[in-house]
Amino acid sequence: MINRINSFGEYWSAYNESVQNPEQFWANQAESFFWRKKWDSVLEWNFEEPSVKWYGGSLHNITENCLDRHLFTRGNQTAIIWEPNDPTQAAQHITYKELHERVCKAANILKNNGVKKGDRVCIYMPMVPELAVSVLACARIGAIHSVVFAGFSASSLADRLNDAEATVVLTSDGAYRGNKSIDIKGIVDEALAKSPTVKRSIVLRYANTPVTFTEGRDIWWHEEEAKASAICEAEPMEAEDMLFILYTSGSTGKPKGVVHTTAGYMVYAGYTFANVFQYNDGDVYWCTADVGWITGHSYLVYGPLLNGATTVMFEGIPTYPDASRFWKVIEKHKVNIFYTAPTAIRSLQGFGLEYVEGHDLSSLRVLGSVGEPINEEAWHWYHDHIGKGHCPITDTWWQTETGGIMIAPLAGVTPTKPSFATLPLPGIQPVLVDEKGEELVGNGVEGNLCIKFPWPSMIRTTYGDHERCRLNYFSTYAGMYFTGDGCRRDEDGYYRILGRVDDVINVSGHRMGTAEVENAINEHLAVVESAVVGYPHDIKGQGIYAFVICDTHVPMESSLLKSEIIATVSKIIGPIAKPDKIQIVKGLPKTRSGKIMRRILRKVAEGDISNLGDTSTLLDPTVVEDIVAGAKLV
Ligand code: 6R9
Repeated sequence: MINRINSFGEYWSAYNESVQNPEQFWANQAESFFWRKKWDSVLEWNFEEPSVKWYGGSLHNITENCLDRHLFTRGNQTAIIWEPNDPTQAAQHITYKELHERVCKAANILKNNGVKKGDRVCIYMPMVPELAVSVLACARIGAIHSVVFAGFSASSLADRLNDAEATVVLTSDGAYRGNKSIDIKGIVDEALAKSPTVKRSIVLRYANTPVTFTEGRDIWWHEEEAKASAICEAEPMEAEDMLFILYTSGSTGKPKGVVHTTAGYMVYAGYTFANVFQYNDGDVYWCTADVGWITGHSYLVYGPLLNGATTVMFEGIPTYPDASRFWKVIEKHKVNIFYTAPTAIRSLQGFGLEYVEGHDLSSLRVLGSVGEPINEEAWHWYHDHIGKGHCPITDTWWQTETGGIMIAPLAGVTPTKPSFATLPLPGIQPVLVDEKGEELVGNGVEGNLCIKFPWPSMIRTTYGDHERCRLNYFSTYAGMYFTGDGCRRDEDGYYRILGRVDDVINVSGHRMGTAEVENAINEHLAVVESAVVGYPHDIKGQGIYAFVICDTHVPMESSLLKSEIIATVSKIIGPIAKPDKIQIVKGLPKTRSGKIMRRILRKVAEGDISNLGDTSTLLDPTVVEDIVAGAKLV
């Protein structure tokens, strides 16, 4: 059993110990996992290169911890409850024994197709059990998984395949989301035309939609499975072997492949799951995130399975067939712990209480929130109407790069305040710094959030480009990991995350680089230049506002142009990056050195034009007047 903190006093003693003697603390936590060989050293690190090594000299396999070790104690317990998109279709209950067998078979499918330890396998699949099975099958044989959210476009997928030099893709013949069916095999085919490293595409028959197969490359999962043995020895992994790559957006144009290594990630995902959610043996736990995001990796698949929990995997969306779906699923599967995103809460709140009423939510004990700051109104609605006033809310702040939850209340243990992620978890040493990198000591301060000491599941590198990792995260403030978030520490020492301070926007909990969206917009032939900023959006948290300069030689009606730009972005990145507002402008506010003054564009997008600040350094200040006048018409 993973160690669990049960009181606020215990939290403080664990926290103090973790700061005073981090190596001892993390060695103790690691003791509750199964190792083929224990570590020689707990931690070696420097943040200059950066180089971070946890549990050096040890051997283990994360799937033995997620699966094998539970076989004797809970082999017949449900590991995964799969709830399909279509509510009339039966849910699946997969026991630990069955999951073990399915993972071993899938691992053998990979092996039989030439996949070896260290190879990169891309998973582009709907939220079906085989997605979790695929992730674990890779881990079983030491292949590095790169899950790409199945809402990304063919060109986004191709970029990720090429960057990782993936040799195999796992996909399906189709997918459902609400009342839409998606031709994901078609998207994969389009991507593979541009991804020469991929030799095999293993296709799950699931939607039964007709697909075309490329001879010698595409094969059916079920045909391979029929040939695969159900026994697959787990590959002994060294602590710093890569477990997975997950692409995320930063302030530059190209998404980066965040690399997590296996031992530290395992210990941290398992430890934080048990503690943040105060998981009790037998609890049914539901995280609504897609496995294509880090939340799905750490707290739908790995964290719960490491703890022997029953984890719900939901294929659908919160509003299909109607806005009561979440509450119906909670009632149906008697969910005890529910983890979702503020954007979902706000959207469901908007449909009205009639969708909540009449559902038995009495099984709920703990509520969680992740992905973006939760505003007070949504917090209270969640607390009062879903938690009926008695379920603690754990507002969990963390990132793809951190691998696991960093700042969050331990549910029911840490006293909460709406909109505060509260206190750092044991082992996490946050600091707030000012612009110059000076640490802001004491309480009642606001600055940029950094972490000054390593934790086991932190990013190790960005795939194929270590210098990028150093520059992005470890060079802004010497000797510290910089998160990119602004943060306030109040008089009680509680942390409140204020949002990104870099050129990253957070749309419905999805990270998007403004440069990435601009690059996509610029692909449209009529576009000369563009600038993208975020603006407050009632449901999404932030919306995407694009200022676009068009070629006047292309005679096009502006509404047609706008819809074409939206279609271009959707094609290049995926529907999640579609601009909410597009303003066609004659010029952009640039300084004499050619830098776009985004501060001004942000103000315009927010509708706050009363105080645009100093515009005297602009090359052409009249540009701003045009933009302000045009904004009223958007
Ligand atoms: C886990 C995840 C990370 C960024 C992060 C921050 C924002 C996430 C938050 C939150 C306030 C929370 N964020 N959780 N902001 N309160 N509880 O979402 O990872 O997709 O990498 O996004 O999301 O801005 O820097 P990722």
